[in-house]
Amino acid sequence: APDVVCVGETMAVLGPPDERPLAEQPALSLAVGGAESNVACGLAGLGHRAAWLSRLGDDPFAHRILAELTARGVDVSGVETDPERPTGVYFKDPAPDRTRTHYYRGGSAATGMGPELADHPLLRQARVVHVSGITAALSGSCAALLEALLAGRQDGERRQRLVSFDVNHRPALWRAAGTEAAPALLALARAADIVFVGRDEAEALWGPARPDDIAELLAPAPVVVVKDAEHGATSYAGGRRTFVPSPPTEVVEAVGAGDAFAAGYLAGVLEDRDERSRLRLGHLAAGAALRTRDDVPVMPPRTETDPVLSLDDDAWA
Ligand code: KDG
Repeated sequence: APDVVCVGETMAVLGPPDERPLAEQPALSLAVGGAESNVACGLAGLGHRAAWLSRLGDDPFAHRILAELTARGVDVSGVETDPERPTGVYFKDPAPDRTRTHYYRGGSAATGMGPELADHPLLRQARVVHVSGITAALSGSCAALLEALLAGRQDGERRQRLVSFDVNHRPALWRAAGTEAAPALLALARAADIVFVGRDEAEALWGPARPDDIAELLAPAPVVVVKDAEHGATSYAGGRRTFVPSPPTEVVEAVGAGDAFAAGYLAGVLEDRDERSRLRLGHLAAGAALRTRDDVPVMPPRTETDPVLSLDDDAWA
């Protein structure tokens, strides 16, 4: 049985091979991307048993997604097919500051996910369930699924398995859904056991700019991880604050870096490592994503990551 189950939509990605704008590109390449399945791939790449639970259409994109995730070592046995609706697609448009995404996912198969998925047998034995705020903006039934996974838990379930939540605010989706992101994402984050949020993202959503204030706002969640791009990441857990600076790295494209960070951190949780090692694993995994154009990086081998975890702070970065 998988230790981690990631639930959310995955799409076919059409992306240019270089940094020229989409409108000028002669050809695009086909790849696979979805915040939650990216996390599942990262965990599998780091040696953990990870599953991805979702819905796909009955089309070539779905076949590609299943083949790619299977090749990455992710358990896709729980994925459902909806022959009536298509698999979502998104396009990448490189821009000097950051890559923009253009979604074609309204009415996709994944939008049909609903709260009944919270009773899926795969989830029963999982130690961690990982979800993100993207799902809240996909459809009413998807929002109800997140509610069921996060807020609707009894105390016993809360102890048994952790729910990890990446805020992943995607303004374009919320505009399309016509609902307000800030209160919805705040309530979901507060109901989680582990929250990942970008410092900029939290500031744009809720106002506070300092990691300490962001952690206080999300405080009902026992673990809050605030990521601040090239500066570093801070975790707040058990009344303690741990900051680990980001190691310097070349950046080819940032899409997928947050997911890789979550995968690294969660690997540290599954391995019962201390906060400093969890954050270091997060940074090492994120670095791999920053150095590739793919949403899903190949993880560094454990023979490379593990020795770094015990380095002194001044040898780290
Ligand atoms: O975090 C990367 C994801 O954003 C990308 O893979 C696509 O899931 C995606 C989304 O909804 O933006």
